[in-house]
Amino acid sequence: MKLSTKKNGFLGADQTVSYEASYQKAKAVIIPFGMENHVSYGEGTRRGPQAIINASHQINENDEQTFKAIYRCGIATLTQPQVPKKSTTALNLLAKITQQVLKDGKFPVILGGEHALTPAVLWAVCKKYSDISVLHFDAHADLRSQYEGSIYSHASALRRVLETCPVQRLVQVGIRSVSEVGDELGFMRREKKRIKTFWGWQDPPPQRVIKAISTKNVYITFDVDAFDSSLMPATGTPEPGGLQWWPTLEILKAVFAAKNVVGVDLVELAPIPRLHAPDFLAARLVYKMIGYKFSGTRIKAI
Ligand SMILES: [Mn+2]
Repeated sequence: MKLSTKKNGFLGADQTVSYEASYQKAKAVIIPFGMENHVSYGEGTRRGPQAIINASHQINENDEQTFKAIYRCGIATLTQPQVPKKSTTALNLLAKITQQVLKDGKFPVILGGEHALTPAVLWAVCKKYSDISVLHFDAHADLRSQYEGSIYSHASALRRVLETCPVQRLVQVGIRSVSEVGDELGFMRREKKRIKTFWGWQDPPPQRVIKAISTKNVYITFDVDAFDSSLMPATGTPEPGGLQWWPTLEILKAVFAAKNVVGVDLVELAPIPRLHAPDFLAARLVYKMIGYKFSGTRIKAI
């Protein structure tokens, strides 16, 4: 599959320096995919990828933990394709794109869009890696058998992953919204060997999260509503009692150090016009994760 990159994508350029790499030279490839086929409450996730890209142009390139200029690892941004309206067609397209990026030996970073896109990424990831776990940050368990008539709803995203991919373990962090009617609790109980859920009130130390991940390879899916709604109001279904910034980065840093993270997605940002802090948070989180992957996780003090 032929992939095309976009100028002025993630990080962009200022007058003197371009922070973007060519596709050939990039280690990390940003895949914007503003899929929004199911909306339960607040709409706007289709605008998420561009809001993250716009905010990323304001990121100072030097990381304040490692004091490294993360962009030097090479980051390219793909042109967003027209996202098909039919869910299965959209998912197959995203799976194909991700498969190509993985085949080219690059680290895929998918920008959503709604959480419904995650199964497609895992279809591609599981073609390359047989020994894989999923680390899932979210306010919601996303384990419903179906939701509002669709099995490809965002509320069923991780259930579809577990049903359609040979994922060994699902480790959930930040969960504080779970449905009984949607058979989430029942499914969790039946699959308790495969699913480990850390509830929002538990605030697990990084080592407990790492211990729960049974494989060397990990895929991270990050629904921005995992964060407390005060930090992240720009999402369709915000919940109080969520994650905070530095403790979350501590978990991510520890996981990137201990495991082989093979790809990430960041989903469910629904930008609010004139409230740009959430867009900046999302852009910074993407930059941090790429940094942990390629610039290391050892924190320096200067
Ligand atoms: Mn969610």
